[in-house]
Amino acid sequence: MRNLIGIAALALVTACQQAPTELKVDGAWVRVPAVAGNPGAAYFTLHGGSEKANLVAVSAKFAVRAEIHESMKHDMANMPEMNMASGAMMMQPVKDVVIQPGDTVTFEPGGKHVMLFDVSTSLTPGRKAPLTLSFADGKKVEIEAIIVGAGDPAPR
Ligand SMILES: [Cu+2]
Repeated sequence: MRNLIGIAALALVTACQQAPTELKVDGAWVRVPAVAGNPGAAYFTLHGGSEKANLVAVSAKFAVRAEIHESMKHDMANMPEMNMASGAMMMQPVKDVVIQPGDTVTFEPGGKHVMLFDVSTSLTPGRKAPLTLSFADGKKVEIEAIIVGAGDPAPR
Protein backbone atom coordinates (compact mmCIF):
# COMPACT_ATOMS: atom_id res chain seq x y z
CA MET A 1 0.00 0.00 0.00
CA ARG A 2 2.81 2.38 0.93
CA ASN A 3 4.42 1.65 -2.42
CA LEU A 4 1.24 2.47 -4.28
CA ILE A 5 0.98 5.85 -2.58
CA GLY A 6 4.61 6.49 -3.42
CA ILE A 7 4.02 5.72 -7.10
CA ALA A 8 0.91 7.89 -7.20
CA ALA A 9 2.84 10.80 -5.68
CA LEU A 10 5.65 10.33 -8.17
CA ALA A 11 3.19 10.31 -11.09
CA LEU A 12 1.71 13.57 -9.81
CA VAL A 13 5.12 15.27 -9.62
CA THR A 14 5.97 14.09 -13.14
CA ALA A 15 2.67 15.42 -14.47
CA CYS A 16 3.40 18.82 -12.93
CA GLN A 17 6.85 19.00 -14.46
CA GLN A 18 5.52 18.17 -17.90
CA ALA A 19 2.64 20.64 -17.85
CA PRO A 20 3.22 23.09 -20.69
CA THR A 21 4.19 26.59 -19.60
CA GLU A 22 2.64 29.57 -21.32
CA LEU A 23 4.60 32.38 -22.89
CA LYS A 24 4.66 35.42 -20.59
CA VAL A 25 5.20 39.10 -21.22
CA ASP A 26 6.28 41.57 -18.54
CA GLY A 27 8.13 44.83 -17.95
CA ALA A 28 6.10 46.71 -20.55
CA TRP A 29 6.50 50.46 -20.92
CA VAL A 30 5.77 53.10 -23.51
CA ARG A 31 7.90 56.17 -24.19
CA VAL A 32 5.75 59.10 -25.33
CA PRO A 33 7.25 61.33 -28.03
CA ALA A 34 8.92 64.59 -26.98
CA VAL A 35 7.22 66.35 -29.86
CA ALA A 36 3.56 65.68 -30.63
CA GLY A 37 3.30 63.95 -33.99
CA ASN A 38 6.63 62.13 -33.62
CA PRO A 39 6.49 58.37 -33.00
CA GLY A 40 6.55 56.87 -29.53
CA ALA A 41 8.01 53.47 -28.66
CA ALA A 42 7.00 50.43 -26.65
CA TYR A 43 9.28 47.97 -24.87
CA PHE A 44 8.68 44.70 -23.01
CA THR A 45 10.22 41.33 -22.22
CA LEU A 46 8.95 38.04 -23.65
CA HIS A 47 9.54 34.83 -21.70
CA GLY A 48 9.15 31.80 -23.93
CA GLY A 49 6.88 28.95 -22.81
CA SER A 50 7.28 25.27 -23.65
CA GLU A 51 6.54 25.88 -27.30
CA LYS A 52 8.22 28.10 -29.83
CA ALA A 53 6.26 31.33 -30.39
CA ASN A 54 6.33 33.83 -33.21
CA LEU A 55 5.37 37.45 -32.49
CA VAL A 56 3.93 38.88 -35.69
CA ALA A 57 2.28 42.15 -34.63
CA VAL A 58 1.81 44.56 -31.78
CA SER A 59 -1.03 47.03 -31.62
CA ALA A 60 -2.20 49.76 -29.26
CA LYS A 61 -5.54 51.51 -29.10
CA PHE A 62 -3.74 54.78 -28.38
CA ALA A 63 -1.67 54.66 -31.60
CA VAL A 64 -2.97 54.63 -35.17
CA ARG A 65 -0.21 52.29 -36.33
CA ALA A 66 2.50 50.18 -34.70
CA GLU A 67 5.51 48.45 -36.25
CA ILE A 68 8.06 46.03 -34.83
CA HIS A 69 11.52 47.52 -35.42
CA GLU A 70 15.08 46.52 -34.83
CA SER A 71 17.83 49.08 -34.36
CA MET A 72 20.87 48.33 -36.45
CA LYS A 73 24.07 48.35 -34.46
CA HIS A 74 26.21 46.84 -37.20
CA ASP A 75 27.67 48.23 -40.42
CA MET A 76 28.16 51.67 -38.88
CA ALA A 77 31.89 51.59 -39.64
CA ASN A 78 31.13 50.99 -43.31
CA MET A 79 28.81 53.95 -43.58
CA PRO A 80 30.67 57.00 -42.24
CA GLU A 81 28.18 59.29 -43.93
CA MET A 82 25.46 57.83 -41.69
CA ASN A 83 27.24 58.75 -38.49
CA MET A 84 25.74 58.87 -35.03
CA ALA A 85 26.39 62.61 -34.72
CA SER A 86 23.21 63.27 -36.66
CA GLY A 87 21.32 61.67 -33.78
CA ALA A 88 19.29 59.65 -36.22
CA MET A 89 18.91 56.08 -35.06
CA MET A 90 19.07 53.53 -37.82
CA MET A 91 16.34 50.98 -37.65
CA GLN A 92 14.33 48.73 -39.86
CA PRO A 93 10.96 47.01 -39.58
CA VAL A 94 11.04 43.31 -38.81
CA LYS A 95 8.37 40.90 -40.01
CA ASP A 96 8.30 38.74 -36.92
CA VAL A 97 10.23 37.82 -33.78
CA VAL A 98 10.77 34.17 -32.82
CA ILE A 99 10.80 33.26 -29.13
CA GLN A 100 12.34 29.83 -28.61
CA PRO A 101 11.08 27.65 -25.73
CA GLY A 102 12.42 28.95 -22.42
CA ASP A 103 14.15 31.87 -24.11
CA THR A 104 13.93 35.52 -23.06
CA VAL A 105 13.59 38.19 -25.73
CA THR A 106 13.85 41.79 -24.57
CA PHE A 107 12.58 44.82 -26.44
CA GLU A 108 14.66 47.76 -25.22
CA PRO A 109 16.05 51.12 -26.33
CA GLY A 110 18.80 50.55 -28.91
CA GLY A 111 17.48 47.10 -29.79
CA LYS A 112 14.13 45.64 -30.74
CA HIS A 113 11.24 48.01 -30.12
CA VAL A 114 7.72 48.74 -31.23
CA MET A 115 7.38 52.04 -33.04
CA LEU A 116 4.06 53.72 -32.32
CA PHE A 117 2.78 56.18 -34.91
CA ASP A 118 0.20 58.92 -34.32
CA VAL A 119 0.12 58.43 -30.58
CA SER A 120 -2.81 59.91 -28.66
CA THR A 121 -1.85 63.13 -26.90
CA SER A 122 -3.93 62.09 -23.89
CA LEU A 123 -1.37 59.57 -22.59
CA THR A 124 -0.36 60.52 -19.05
CA PRO A 125 3.11 59.54 -17.78
CA GLY A 126 2.85 57.34 -14.70
CA ARG A 127 -0.40 55.76 -15.82
CA LYS A 128 -0.83 52.57 -17.83
CA ALA A 129 -2.14 51.77 -21.30
CA PRO A 130 -2.79 48.38 -22.94
CA LEU A 131 -0.74 46.81 -25.72
CA THR A 132 -1.88 43.77 -27.68
CA LEU A 133 0.69 41.26 -28.90
CA SER A 134 -0.38 38.94 -31.71
CA PHE A 135 1.30 35.63 -32.43
CA ALA A 136 1.47 33.51 -35.59
CA ASP A 137 -0.75 30.80 -34.06
CA GLY A 138 -3.56 33.32 -33.55
CA LYS A 139 -2.91 33.81 -29.85
CA LYS A 140 -3.19 37.34 -28.50
CA VAL A 141 -1.67 38.61 -25.27
CA GLU A 142 -2.78 41.91 -23.76
CA ILE A 143 -0.40 43.68 -21.39
CA GLU A 144 -0.52 46.92 -19.43
CA ALA A 145 2.39 49.21 -20.26
CA ILE A 146 3.61 51.97 -17.95
CA ILE A 147 3.62 55.32 -19.72
CA VAL A 148 6.94 57.13 -19.43
CA GLY A 149 7.49 60.80 -20.22
CA ALA A 150 9.79 61.74 -23.11
CA GLY A 151 12.65 62.85 -20.87
CA ASP A 152 12.11 60.42 -18.00
CA PRO A 153 14.32 57.39 -17.32
CA ALA A 154 13.29 53.87 -18.26
CA PRO A 155 11.29 52.21 -15.46
CA ARG A 156 13.86 49.44 -14.89
CU1 LIG B 1 11.77 52.24 -34.71
